Amino acid sequence: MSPVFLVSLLLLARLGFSSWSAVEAGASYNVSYDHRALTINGQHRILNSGSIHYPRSTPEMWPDLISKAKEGGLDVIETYVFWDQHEPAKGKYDFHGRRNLVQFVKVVQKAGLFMNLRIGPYISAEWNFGGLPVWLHLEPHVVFRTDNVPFKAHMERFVRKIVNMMKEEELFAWQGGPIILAQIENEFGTWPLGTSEHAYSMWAAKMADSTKTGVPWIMCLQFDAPDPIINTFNSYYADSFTPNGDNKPKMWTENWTGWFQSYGKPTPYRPVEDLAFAVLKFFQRNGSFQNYYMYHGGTNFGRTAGGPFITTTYDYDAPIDEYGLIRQPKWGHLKDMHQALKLCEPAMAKGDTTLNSWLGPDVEVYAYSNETERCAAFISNSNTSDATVNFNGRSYNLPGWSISVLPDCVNVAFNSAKITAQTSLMAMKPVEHLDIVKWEWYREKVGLWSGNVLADNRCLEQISTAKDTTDYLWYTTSLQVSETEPFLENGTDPVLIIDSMRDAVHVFINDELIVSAQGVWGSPSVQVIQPIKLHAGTNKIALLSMTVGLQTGATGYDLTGTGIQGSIYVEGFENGTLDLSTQQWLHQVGVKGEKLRLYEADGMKYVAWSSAVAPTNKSLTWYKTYFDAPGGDDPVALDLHGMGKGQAWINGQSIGRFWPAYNVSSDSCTNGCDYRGVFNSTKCVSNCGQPSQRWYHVPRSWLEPKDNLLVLFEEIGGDPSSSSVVVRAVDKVCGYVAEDYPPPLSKWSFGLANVSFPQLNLECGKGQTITSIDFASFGSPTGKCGNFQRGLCHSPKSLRVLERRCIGHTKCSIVVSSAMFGGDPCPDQVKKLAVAANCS
Ligand SMILES: *[C@@H]1O[C@H](CO)[C@@H](O)[C@H](O)[C@H]1NC(C)=O
Ligand SMILES: *[C@@H]1O[C@H](CO)[C@@H](O)[C@H](O)[C@H]1NC(C)=O
Ligand SMILES: *[C@@H]1O[C@H](CO)[C@@H](O)[C@H](O)[C@H]1NC(C)=O
Ligand SMILES: *[C@@H]1O[C@H](CO)[C@@H](O)[C@H](O)[C@H]1NC(C)=O
Ligand SMILES: *[C@@H]1O[C@H](CO)[C@@H](O)[C@H](O)[C@H]1NC(C)=O
Ligand SMILES: *[C@@H]1O[C@H](CO)[C@@H](O)[C@H](O)[C@H]1NC(C)=O
Ligand SMILES: *[C@@H]1O[C@H](CO)[C@@H](O)[C@H](O)[C@H]1NC(C)=O
Ligand SMILES: *[C@@H]1O[C@H](CO)[C@@H](O)[C@H](O)[C@H]1NC(C)=O
Ligand SMILES: *[C@@H]1O[C@H](CO)[C@@H](O)[C@H](O)[C@H]1NC(C)=O
Ligand SMILES: *[C@@H]1O[C@H](CO)[C@@H](O)[C@H](O)[C@H]1NC(C)=O
Ligand SMILES: CC(=O)N[C@H]1CO[C@H](CO)[C@@H](O)[C@@H]1O
Repeated sequence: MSPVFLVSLLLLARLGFSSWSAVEAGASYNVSYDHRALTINGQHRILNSGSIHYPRSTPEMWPDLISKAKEGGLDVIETYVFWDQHEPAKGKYDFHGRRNLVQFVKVVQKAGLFMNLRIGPYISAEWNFGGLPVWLHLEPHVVFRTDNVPFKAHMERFVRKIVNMMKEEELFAWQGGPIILAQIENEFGTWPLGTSEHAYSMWAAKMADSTKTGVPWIMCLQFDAPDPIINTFNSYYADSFTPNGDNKPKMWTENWTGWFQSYGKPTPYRPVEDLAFAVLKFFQRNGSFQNYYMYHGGTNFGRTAGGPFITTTYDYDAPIDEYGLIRQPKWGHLKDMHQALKLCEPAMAKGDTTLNSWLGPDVEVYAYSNETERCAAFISNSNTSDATVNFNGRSYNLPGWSISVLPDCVNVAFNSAKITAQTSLMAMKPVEHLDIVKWEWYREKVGLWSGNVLADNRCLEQISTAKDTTDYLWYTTSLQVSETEPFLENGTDPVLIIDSMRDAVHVFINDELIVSAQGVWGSPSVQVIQPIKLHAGTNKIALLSMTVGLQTGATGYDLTGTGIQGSIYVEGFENGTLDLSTQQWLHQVGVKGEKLRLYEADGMKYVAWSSAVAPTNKSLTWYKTYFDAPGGDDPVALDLHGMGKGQAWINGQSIGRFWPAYNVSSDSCTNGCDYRGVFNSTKCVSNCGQPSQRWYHVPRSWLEPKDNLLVLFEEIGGDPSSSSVVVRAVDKVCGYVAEDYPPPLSKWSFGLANVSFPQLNLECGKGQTITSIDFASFGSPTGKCGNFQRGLCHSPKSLRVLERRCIGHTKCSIVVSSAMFGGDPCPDQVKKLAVAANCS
């Protein structure tokens, strides 16, 4: 960069954030692309996008989620289209409620954001069967995602239906709508494709292009996507990705903000310092579009979770939490970064980045310049140790594993590891304990419950038998034991062996639950080896087999099947091993209470519920009670920590599967997690030794003010009286800001070397105020929110300043400088301000 250029920078005026915001509502506009970026009306755009899946929240939540995404600095909302939800039975469509795709797109449009519509229709997404309808699998000769005539015909019909629906509603960009991109297929290039799969993917690209959406199509992780389809990347980092053509921009469609949770595994989280580092590294190296997967994860209501073994919560450690509340500091830190990137957009939009200086393997400076007036630089330190970097005659300090953003090539507007956004600690506050006396109950019969049974001399495959209308399939048979069997006398119980089944099974012998067994995500197969007590005469064997969400992907996943798969035999008879596999089995689909819809006001009447004190630790038990909606508008959840495994309904709506009995092993958690260094899904995890999922989101809009019907179906045994209704709210807010952090972006100015101080901002939740200050120290405090400690340097006025400015207010803001604290407590050090405050 020339000195002349620097001088011209100094003359620049400040740029408002709004001047690069989305196109005027209702006006039609063109979307295209070239090597550098997507172009909107001919202008290159640098875009930040976030995934929000409409069926994972309620229509009542959508406007608030989208507005929080906009306030967080996103330009684009991404969603998949969920085929199984829209066509639950062949030719029968559903676009109502949580499935109202058009309404969702219009909420995005109303907010003035763009939309990336990932039609798929194969979507993976930790969703049941990867989003493809189960009826399609049951159609004759259908094989998913191959060069298969009936599969392609159904897929094309659905894709055209969605495209036409968007056209009719005028939702594409050229019609004045928000949709600027569409996606066909999904992550198909992650394993080597066979000839048939490859032919199919090329057909899919061509078919998509022929629908004439008027906006670019993308394929993610499809490295050979043919023109004009753009191939995009998904991962934790994408800086080293290159698209497959010089005419295509570098786009990142899934940047994992965290990771999904599965039963039995700890809860993954991703530090925002690392997430911001990954985003900036991507933009530093010619990136032009990136999407957070997820920005709001939400909830897998009903039986929509796939996997198998994905939990009902799909929180994902996303910037907006499962309940729709902002997650701090993640949301706020990314917001600050988006604002800094907006300042860089004029320079970045012009052309490719150039390596300005290379100061060893770990420190790089890249600058974008639009040749006349704008220059933006990204200084990266990929070493885990801090670094001091000289650039254009100035010196910059960078923490390890961080990137600084200089929208004018002079001043730092943002550093990925210096978080000025507050941390919020959330609480699940009990509102109503669901006392034992309030529950009524009804016990299911073990095994067959109606005459509608299927007999066969083998165990039938579960998906083709139950057609995914329910999680459950009973396999029953009987076993004769002669009075002369030695084991009846000699004390050695015979052993039941189920070679292989999936995903989980409850074994009942003579109506008693003997054992439950289940797989885990990634390894769904189960083997059972269990001693059983048998008596002389006829013994009943009843296996309740269940799916825990159908598999979401992998080659041939549609043909894998579930239920009992291997042989079943009993060892320990006088005459050796008894093979049960080939004897007669009676199958019954589902459980009775589900068939009768006991969870609805109408269906409930079909059985006699007992109001005697509810039994605990009893398998196959239905429980019901009523509760009033908590006051206020904090999000609501059920605490089901005492329950085993089953499903829950509120006023007839399924809030999903629960399984608190599936504890996370206690040894897999790391104590804390260093954001520095390459991240992966097992690096930072929590919740060890605890139930996989304790709290279950109950959308406010499903509640009446009084007498809400709660029904639980417990499969293995639990204690409903330990359940309660809770609300989620901010409990404590903290800040930790050093003097040398960047100033607020509102105070930042182009090229002026304007000395402005950073600020520490605190804000409680809606309707709350700051009630007390637990900790305040301006000096050299250390620690984290919840356990800050004073250092040797401490300004005695710290607490008084904070109390005066904050108590009684919803939010407060403190300039981090000695002047604010009446003098410098230690002149030769960089001071930090740490504060912890209570909200209520
Ligand atoms: C979109 O592009 C077409 C063809 O390049 C052009 O005729 C039209 O005016 C453009 N529309 C807008 C709104 O820029
Ligand atoms: C950015 O693009 C330019 C032009 O294609 C190329 O020379 C440069 O190496 C790229 N930079 C990075 C970091 O990929
Ligand atoms: C450079 O950016 C400035 C500010 O947005 C703009 O006014 C100018 O036209 C741009 N120059 C070029 C050559 O794009
Ligand atoms: C980081 O820097 C140190 C000191 O310069 C060096 O020894 C080390 O190899 C660098 N790399 C990494 C990955 O930490
Ligand atoms: C074992 O097999 C023999 C020969 O078939 C038969 O006589 C005997 O009754 C069997 N024993 C039992 C306990 O069924
Ligand atoms: C009891 O009888 C069974 C069947 O004959 C045999 O397998 C087992 O070893 C016997 N156990 C003892 C302790 O003798
Ligand atoms: C629940 O009942 C089973 C037997 O049905 C028993 O093995 C188990 O210990 C009981 N658990 C509790 C917590 O009472
Ligand atoms: C994930 O990261 C952790 C911590 O850095 C490391 O120990 C582990 O080997 C990594 N796992 C994989 C699959 O790379
Ligand atoms: C699961 O963990 C909780 C909390 O540590 C504990 O109370 C409970 O007994 C555990 N449950 C099982 C089935 O191990
Ligand atoms: C810093 O910026 C503010 C406005 O943003 C301006 O009023 C002030 O004069 C500037 N200070 C310096 C030293 O340039
Ligand atoms: C290749 C890969 O691991 N893809 C995963 C990316 O993340 C999404 C959402 O978590 C998964 O659905 C993909 O399987």
